[in-house]
Amino acid sequence: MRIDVVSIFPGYFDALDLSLLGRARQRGLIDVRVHDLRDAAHDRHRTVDDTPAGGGAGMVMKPEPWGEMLDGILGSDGADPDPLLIFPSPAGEVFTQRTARSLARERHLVFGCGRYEGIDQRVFDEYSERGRVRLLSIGDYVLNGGEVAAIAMIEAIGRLLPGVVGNPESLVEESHEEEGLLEYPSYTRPAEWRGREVPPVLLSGDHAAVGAWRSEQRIERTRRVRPELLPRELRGEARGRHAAE
Ligand code: JCQ
Repeated sequence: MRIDVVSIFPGYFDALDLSLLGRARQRGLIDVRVHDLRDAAHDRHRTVDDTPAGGGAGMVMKPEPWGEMLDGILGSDGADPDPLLIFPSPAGEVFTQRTARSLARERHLVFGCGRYEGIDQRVFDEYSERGRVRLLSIGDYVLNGGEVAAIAMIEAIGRLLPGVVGNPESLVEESHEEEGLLEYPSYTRPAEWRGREVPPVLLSGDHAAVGAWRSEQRIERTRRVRPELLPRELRGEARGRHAAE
């Protein structure tokens, strides 16, 4: 997969050289290219922002540097015929594990990281008319710019690419992947630590019992912290026990 990133803080994306994703890049599984938006700003101060039309607080990113930079990326040789342009934004659709799975099937993603109060609307309008554009939010809070959100999305997508994660089975057992439930609690050695024991069932060697315990833990944990994720058929279960407690 090819990923281009446009940002006025390209240094944020040094984080992608580390660990799992860094290894995947070295092995040629992911081709990430980071571009400094200021390279497409040609005045003496390499200005990328201006005051909002109609007045108001803050600054808005000017359309011209975005246009030049995105045209360059989308028209570069070997460019994909149908890239997907993504703008991280608190005003976008929510990015979930389902989104990550769907984006992991793309050949070419281009992330545009906005700063200040956002990007001139005409940039979205222009590229929506010419191709596919999505505004994506990583959650209901406000960041100073799209960089941290883009890194989160790139990591979530990158680890789903074939060959990036060593043991693909570890991908299906985790939170949100199996039936949309949260993960069960995990333990390792020692069997007792500061008076706290590993649940005996996990040391019993009874694989069926371990499986049943984990399944129950996932359902209970999901009910407790994210009840909205519980599938309808699990909604009533085990409430009697709570009422009796
Ligand atoms: C992403 N949740 C929060 C901030 C404007 C494109 O315009 C803007 C982008 C940002 C950065 O993204 C976020 C965000 N998901 O703050 C303001």
